[in-house]
Amino acid sequence: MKKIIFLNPPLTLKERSGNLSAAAARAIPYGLLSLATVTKNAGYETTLLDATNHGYSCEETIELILKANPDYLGISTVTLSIHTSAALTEELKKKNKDIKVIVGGAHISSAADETMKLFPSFDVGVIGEGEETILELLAAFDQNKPLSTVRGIIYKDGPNIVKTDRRPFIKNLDVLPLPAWDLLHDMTNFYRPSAPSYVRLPATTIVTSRGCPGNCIFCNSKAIFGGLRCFSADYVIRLIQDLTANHGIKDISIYDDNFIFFRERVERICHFIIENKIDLTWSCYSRVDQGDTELFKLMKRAGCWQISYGIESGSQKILNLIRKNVTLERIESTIRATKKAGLRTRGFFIIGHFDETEGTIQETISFMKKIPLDDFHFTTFTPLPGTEAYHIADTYGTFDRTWSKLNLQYPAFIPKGLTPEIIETYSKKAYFSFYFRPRIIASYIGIVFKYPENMKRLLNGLKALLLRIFSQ
Ligand code: B12
Repeated sequence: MKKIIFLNPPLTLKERSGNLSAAAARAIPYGLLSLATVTKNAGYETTLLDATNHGYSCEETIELILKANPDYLGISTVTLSIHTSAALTEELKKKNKDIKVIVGGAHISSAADETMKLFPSFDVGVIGEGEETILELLAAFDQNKPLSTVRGIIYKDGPNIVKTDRRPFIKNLDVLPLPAWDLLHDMTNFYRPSAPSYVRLPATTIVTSRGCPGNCIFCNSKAIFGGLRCFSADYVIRLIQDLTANHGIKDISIYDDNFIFFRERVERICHFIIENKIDLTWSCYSRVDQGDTELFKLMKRAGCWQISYGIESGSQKILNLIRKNVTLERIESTIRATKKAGLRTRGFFIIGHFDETEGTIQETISFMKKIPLDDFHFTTFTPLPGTEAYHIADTYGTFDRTWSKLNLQYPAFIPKGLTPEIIETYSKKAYFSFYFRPRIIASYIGIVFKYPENMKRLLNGLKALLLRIFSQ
């Protein structure tokens, strides 16, 4: 039986989350798990090696791979981890040149040609959704068929780099099996979402839709998954039943970019949870122009406790420039409706946009304090490969394109007229002035009273916050 290892590559907490490490997730590598489930079902001896979350170094990871001696190594990488993945496979190939290295994920899907040219140790790159492609690719290798017959890949053919036709997206996602959780080391107790994303343990993360209807200039979700598609309500219900009944999960963080877009689906899932009295708390992410109080109240009855929204900026001028396609009025009414239903609200903001000024940053800070948010998260504007922003960044400021620095915390892009120091000063000011308000402190105390086991995670959150505000 042929052997494949799927690798979540080494990446330290510091590289990934900077000063917010204490609050970072040990999130399930959901994409890799989906792929590993498919190859396992197809009869390959399949292992999932999660070096990111186990904190393995490159040397330890190489050793583990050599010991298992697989035929194939499948790595999932984002832009931040592509250099480490290349260095690791280069070393690996010095010791065993027969292992075929297959790379997939957000980065290669967005910058396929450049990546394959730069890194000789990658044999094949898989572009976009991987479940169908990996099976065809492995079959082609096993049967010595030309790789040109496999859609959705990029590979080396002598000195040339060849890209095959793009594979159409899977129309009916329900054809995919439920994740084989046993491929993970102790999914119930080892993994958990980031500190602000769960209220009870054991907690886990799932993704129930793919793609996005939006056209924001800074996001490359479309490059991987195209337009928005979802698993059916029935599939999600089976997933929830499996997690709660067979794995003891009590809290689920639904990491979809836009969970509530398909309203009827959400309603069916909620009714199922309510009618079957499933002991579950859950939270989700959404675009900020979706939903209303009626839907939020139903979600609350079904155990939802928080919705996280991508708000990005408190300046209408900036929202228009980044093509967020939403007004400040709509953002405010969605947040108020969510709050009215008794749910916690969390806003994701970006600082250092194209055309950002001290004035627009101040507008953002005022706006985030004016609307009834309970929690917020700041990232620095980072033009990622595959996005429109990546191509036009130089027009708006200076951009350090070093891939291994693009962790959304490091100020890789500095808009004209601002400096990294100004951005950092305002970020710290935003964190301080947002959290150290009586309403926010009281809301956290409320969580501890309702779910006393939260003390530890909230202390971790507080530690991350203090480090973020007071470190140099
Ligand atoms: C959940 C999530 C997280 C979680 C868990 C990450 C994980 N390892 O799964 C946490 C919070 C930890 C996280 C952290 C980060 N994330 Co994140 N995250 C996501 C999110 C919202 C969903 C990922 C997911 O599970 N999707 C569903 C699965 C099924 O899709 P998938 O993982 O892409 O896998 C499919 C294909 O890509 C492909 N594939 C993937 N890997 C491989 C490997 C092989 C061998 C093959 C054949 C195919 C293949 O096949 C899979 C199945 O179809 C995405 C946005 C999105 N909607 O996808 C961002 C996203 C992946 N994250 C992103 C970023 C930038 C980060 C961070 C750098 C940010 C940060 N500092 O926190 C870190 C990096 C950490 C890391 N090691 O990945 C970017 C990556 C963009 C880029 N070019 O780099 C994305 C695309 C968001 C965005 N739009 O900008 N993230």
